[in-house]
Amino acid sequence: MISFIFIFSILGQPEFQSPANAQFILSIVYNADAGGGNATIPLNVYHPDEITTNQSANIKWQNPTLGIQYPHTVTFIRADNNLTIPKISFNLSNHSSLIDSKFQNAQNDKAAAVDVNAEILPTVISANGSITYLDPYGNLGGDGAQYNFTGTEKYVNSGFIWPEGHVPKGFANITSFTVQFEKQGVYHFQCLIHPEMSGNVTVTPPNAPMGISISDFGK
Ligand SMILES: [Cu+2]
Repeated sequence: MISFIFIFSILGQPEFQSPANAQFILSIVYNADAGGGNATIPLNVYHPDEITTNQSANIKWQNPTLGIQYPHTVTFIRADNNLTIPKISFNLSNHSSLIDSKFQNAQNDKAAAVDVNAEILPTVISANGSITYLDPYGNLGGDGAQYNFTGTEKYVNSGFIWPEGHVPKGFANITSFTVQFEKQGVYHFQCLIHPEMSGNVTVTPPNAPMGISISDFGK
């Protein structure tokens, strides 16, 4: 049986990768950035911040900030969530203060429904409030979590996404986050560390990119 993985980047050229397993897989991955810049001027932006995708594609965020331990999250919080989400601060010059403040916040905010671990690690809170911690290395590249939205989730979080090679001691080696969507709609996302960072994923019906019907191959 022929087997391949097709990876298409909206920011660069399409590239082919050889799959490790023998199963027939057709997976399209759109690459996006959470953050950017460098040690002098880190950028608190998503690029792109408005993403249109379809139900068969994956979106993979990475953190391209150069040369420093500077995290972002990609966090989907439903508007009617009834969750209290503790604020996280990040001190670029003193990483220990990040670790201290995250636990302080948790202790100070007794009403917090969202544990700080659910901010730092890949986490899903379902419609009924149950919390699931995702495998931090569960995506195709093994460098971040993979999550397939059902569309009813209250909270879906990447955990802290670090620039490759710049993960501080004591944190999971997470440098990406990959999601896929079952239901059409608009999904708002934001960064838990930088409130000025936000964006939307608009999920459209399945189509036939490159003239190939994904659903035909999936059966
Ligand atoms: Cu951020």
